[in-house]
Amino acid sequence: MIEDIKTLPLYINGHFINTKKTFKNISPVTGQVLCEVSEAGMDEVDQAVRSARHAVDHAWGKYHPSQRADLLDEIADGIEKRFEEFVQAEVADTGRPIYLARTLDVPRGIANFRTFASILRAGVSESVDSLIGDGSRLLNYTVRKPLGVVAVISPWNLPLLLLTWKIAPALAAGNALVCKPSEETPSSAALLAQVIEQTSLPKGAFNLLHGFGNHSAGAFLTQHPDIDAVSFTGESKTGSHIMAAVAGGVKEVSFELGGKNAAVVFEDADFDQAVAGIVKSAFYNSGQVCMCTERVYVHRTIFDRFVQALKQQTEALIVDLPDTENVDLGPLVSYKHRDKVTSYFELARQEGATVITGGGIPVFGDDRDKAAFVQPTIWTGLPDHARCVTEEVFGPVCHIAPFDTEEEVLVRVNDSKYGLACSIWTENVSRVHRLTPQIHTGIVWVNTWYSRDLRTPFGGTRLSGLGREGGQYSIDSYSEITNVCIKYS
Ligand code: NAD
Ligand code: 6OD
Repeated sequence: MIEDIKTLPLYINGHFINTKKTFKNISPVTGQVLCEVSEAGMDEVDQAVRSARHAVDHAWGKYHPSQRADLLDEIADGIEKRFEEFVQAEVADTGRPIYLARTLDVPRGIANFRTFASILRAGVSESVDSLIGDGSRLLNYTVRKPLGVVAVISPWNLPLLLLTWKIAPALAAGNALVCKPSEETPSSAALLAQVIEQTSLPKGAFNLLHGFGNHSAGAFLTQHPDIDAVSFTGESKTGSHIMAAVAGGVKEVSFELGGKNAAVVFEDADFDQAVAGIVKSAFYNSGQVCMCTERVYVHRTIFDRFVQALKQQTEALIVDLPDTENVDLGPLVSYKHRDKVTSYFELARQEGATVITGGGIPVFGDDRDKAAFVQPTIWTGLPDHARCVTEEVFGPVCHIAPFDTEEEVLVRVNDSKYGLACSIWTENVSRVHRLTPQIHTGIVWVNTWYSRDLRTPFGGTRLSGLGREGGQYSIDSYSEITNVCIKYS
């Protein structure tokens, strides 16, 4: 046990509150308790929703967009000032390499607030001027109002990035929020509450609850009658539970859910670029990114060479503790998640996979054996309907299969209950234009993977989600849009 165990509080109506009921935040590196965490029950959920309602009706909801923009920048400044603390919080909870927290998670937390501040300042509005039968005219214009109280529920894989990806636009649109981060990764959200407390954001506009999903803060929040919307990122089956919970009230939902993403490498691809791209897309953050590639289709003419190159580069990846120099993969987020991933290692063998590399837990012979590591793993030889090829593993695994024709691979790529992202590796521009409209995913990357401009739409089809977030799409999804129609002559 670490010596000075603290308890992370809830943040409700501008106050930090400790509850009697707590749970433990466990390090996936050492297995030790990092801290205790206050768990919100129904009473705390109710207090948070009431305080948010008051803020949206009487304070924050009435701010001018330019005032909201200033507040978002204040929050970004606050994160920037405590950059290194956020890095350490993210690394402690997730075990991810420090470089990832420094180059992705915390910079994106800041960028999320800055992006939506600048979108507010740009001040989008539409108007349509119509001529009607009696010769008079109609001026139509839209006004955007907050939805009201938005419940924001986030997962553990990119804790600060994904939480702020929702908080920033939801606040930008004038909503008041009740947020619940994953029980696995409460620390960066707790820091964010400290940062927000130091800004001039009105009390109640941002509330933070900790706890679990079922029979805990998550479910209590989505079942609360006075929320107006749920913005959720996580597993598809959780999304479906939440949808059922809010169906009675016909509440707005925005869902970013799971994926079983494909990559297609054509014979004309830049070979080295494609190999490096697949290594990154399969093993980034130990495969714990919703857009990670778990299905790879490679043209038969280059298949054997590609598998060998991928094996070589995968075996060169450094799997080690978060602070190791040049580390590529840290441990998985938890021992529970490692059990899930290793169960797929076993299943792959039962399903008849050839294990090209990995497929187990690395042995170091020292304290590192206490961490939740798994080996980056490549399989071949499975049929398209195998569970390892159709179910989301959410770890550092991919299956590679050969294909012969464009038509054939298109059918195989689309043959999934998910529809989040796909990457295509080819030098043929006509092929890109021909294929991309036929791929049933919300995102298609060509000769790249996880390249982001935060103004672009992000989201999935089928079991991968509902709605699009990003830039103005986010503002719209967190707004009630009213058309005003004025007759004049
Ligand atoms: P999860 O669904 O288990 O949990 C996500 C959050 O929902 C947590 O805060 C959890 O406490 C809460 N929750 C669980 N059950 C709930 C319930 N019944 N009611 C209300 N809240 C509930 O997901 P996870 O394991 O934390 O995250 C991994 C999953 O998230 C993967 O499937 C991954 O693909 C997906 N994901 C998708 C995206 C995307 O943008 N599409 C991004 C990140 C993660
Ligand atoms: O980069 C983003 O905006 C985003 N929503 C990433 C999602 C990652 C899923 O794990």
